[in-house]
Amino acid sequence: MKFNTKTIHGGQKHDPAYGAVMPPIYQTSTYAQTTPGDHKGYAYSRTSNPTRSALEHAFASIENGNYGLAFGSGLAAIDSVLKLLKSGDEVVSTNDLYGGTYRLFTKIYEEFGIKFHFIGMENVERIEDYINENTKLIWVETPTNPMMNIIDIKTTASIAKKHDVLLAVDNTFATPYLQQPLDLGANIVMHSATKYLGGHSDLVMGALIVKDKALADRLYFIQNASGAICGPQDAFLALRGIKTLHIRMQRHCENGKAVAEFLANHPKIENVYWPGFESHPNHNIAKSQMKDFGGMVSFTTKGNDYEEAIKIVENLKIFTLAESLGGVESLAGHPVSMTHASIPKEEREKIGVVDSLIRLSVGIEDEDDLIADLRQAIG
Ligand code: P1T
Repeated sequence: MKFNTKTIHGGQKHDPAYGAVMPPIYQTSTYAQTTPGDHKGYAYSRTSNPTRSALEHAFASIENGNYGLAFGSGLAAIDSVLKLLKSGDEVVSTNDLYGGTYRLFTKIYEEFGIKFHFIGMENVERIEDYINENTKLIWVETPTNPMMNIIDIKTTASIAKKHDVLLAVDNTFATPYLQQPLDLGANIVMHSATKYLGGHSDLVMGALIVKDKALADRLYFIQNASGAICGPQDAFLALRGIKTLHIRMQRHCENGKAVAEFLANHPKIENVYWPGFESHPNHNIAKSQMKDFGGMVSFTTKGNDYEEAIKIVENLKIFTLAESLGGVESLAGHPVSMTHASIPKEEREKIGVVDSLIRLSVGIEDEDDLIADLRQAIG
């Protein structure tokens, strides 16, 4: 099955009870047993639920994995990956990543004795300098949030394999429409399914997808033991969202390109971060590992003035000023005061998250309306 067909049919069966084409929302916590232990495959909904199972099969299918797990949020999914580790273990992570992921790593897991090395991975050879016998995990976001850096997944995977270290890729910004990290050698793919997979800004959810059975079993154990699941209503909504992932992504990419090019030609704009530009430092890697360049675009203004950036995001009328990304509607965010406020200023500025940085999640509205909105807001 090819990708577009998989988004609609991948891992799906018609419901056995009445042939419902969409899986019913099994809004139940528990399941009748005839004698202890004798049930129809479901005993308790923390452990498994048929609507969630249908979604987990879809996750596995679209990422070319064998096993999918659906969580109550993206961070709950990341938390379960970190629970594979123990005190004394080390992690090499991208230094540009979602602020909440950084907060989870540094404020919770560092306290438990796990050591993190946050490094720029534009040149992935650097990763080896930080690997020692305690290293257990390489954590990669690509494109990164919010600087749109691109990290070479295939080369990172070969480094991880050489040192017998797990490679996890946060594929939230790209989605499997654009890149499939498991096929490039990653061990774990993670999503904030809140974003493009759900696609309609109406749920909060996380996903993990793996190929290896032993790894899947351990992650299912952690998920069940910790209770980090999503409910059946959200599972249904995410399944519905995934069915249009390919056509939404196609439009996100078209509009993202138009917005990036408009900003790059605007006299008040200093830098535009979008991997589709030939001048992007890792454009060639983006071209080789992604099918297109996505709908996320970040930019700074000339003079890097905090107040001016705030004015721009306040002036927007079609773009909504809000946290999050990946929905059909365009959103704008100011990372320094919103999504990345939990990263210390010195750390933020080292990677380019400066006062005037604005991040756009370009939606699937008419391109002309989006550009007109940016034009009037920037002034
Ligand atoms: O919000 P949640 O579903 O828990 O997912 C966390 C997360 C993980 N990884 C990436 C790349 C993310 O962007 C996020 C969430 N990000 C936002 C809310 C944001 O506006 O960037």
